[in-house]
Amino acid sequence: MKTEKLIITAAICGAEVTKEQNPAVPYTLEEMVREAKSAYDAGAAVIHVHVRWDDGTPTQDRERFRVVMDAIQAACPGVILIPSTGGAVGMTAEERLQPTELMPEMATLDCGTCNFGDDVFVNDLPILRAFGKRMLENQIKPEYECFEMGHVDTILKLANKGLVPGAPMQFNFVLGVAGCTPATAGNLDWLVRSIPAGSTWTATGIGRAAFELAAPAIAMGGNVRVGFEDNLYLSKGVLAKSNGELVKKVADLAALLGRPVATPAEARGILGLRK
Ligand code: KMH
Ligand code: ZN
Repeated sequence: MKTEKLIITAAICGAEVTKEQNPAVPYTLEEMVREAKSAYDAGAAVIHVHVRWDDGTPTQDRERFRVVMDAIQAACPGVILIPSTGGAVGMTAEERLQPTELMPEMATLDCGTCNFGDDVFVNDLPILRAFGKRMLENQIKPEYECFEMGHVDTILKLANKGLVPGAPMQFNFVLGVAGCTPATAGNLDWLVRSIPAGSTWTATGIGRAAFELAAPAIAMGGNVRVGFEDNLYLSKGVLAKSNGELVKKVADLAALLGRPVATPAEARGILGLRK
C-alpha cells in the first residue's frame, strides 16, 4: 500500500493550558494568528482550533470562532481548520456545537466519555448522536477523537447505522491523557488495527509522550498532531517558544525517517475533503 505524505496538525491553543504554564500560549486574536502562522510556516497543514476570550477563559462562542478562523485563514492561505466541538470540560452540548454553525469543512467529534485528569469529559451516546446529526446535515467531516479503545467501537457502530458520517473516516488517537489509555506504540498499533481499511489516522501524544508517539506514527504511515494543547515543552525542561518549534521537530523527525510532509492541498486530497 502506498504511504501518503505526512499531515502535521497543530493544536495551537486548547482549552485548558495557560500562559502561567507557557507564556506563548495564545489567547487573543493576534496571538492566535501568530501561533497558527508559526505552525503553518513550519509545515502544519491543519490547525485544530479552540478559542479563548482575551483573559484566557475558554469559550465556544460562534462569533469568536468566526473571527479567529477568518484571521488564521487569511494569514495561512489554504490551511485546513478543525474547530473543536469538545470545548472545555463541563460545557453543555449546545455550547460545544456552536462552531459547526459556521460550516467548517471539518470539526472534531469526541467519541466517548472518559476521565480527564480530575474531571470527567462527558460524551454520552445522546451527545454523539446529536453531534453526528449536525455534521451530517452541515456536511462536516468529523475528526473522530478517540481516547480509549471503546471509543473506536462506539463510533464504528454509530457509523454503521448511518448516525454519524462514514467512510472515509479520519481518527485522532489521543493517548496519554491522565486517566485514559497510555501513550505507547503498542497501544497505538492496537488502535490502528481496529479501524476500517481506507481510514486515515493521526496520533496525538500528551505531554512528554508527544515525540515518543510521533516517531512510530510517522513510521507506520499515520499522521501527527502536536501543539500547546497537548505539549508545552520542546524537550525535557525546555519550554517551546512557539507552536512552530513543535511542528518543526515533527517535520525534522519525518525528514530523518524519509517521509515528506503534506501541503494543505495535498492533505485535503489525502483526507478526501470536498474542496
Ligand atoms: N478540551 C478537552 C476537554 C476536542 O477538541 O474535541 C477536549 C478536547 C477535544 O480538546
Ligand atoms: Zn481540542
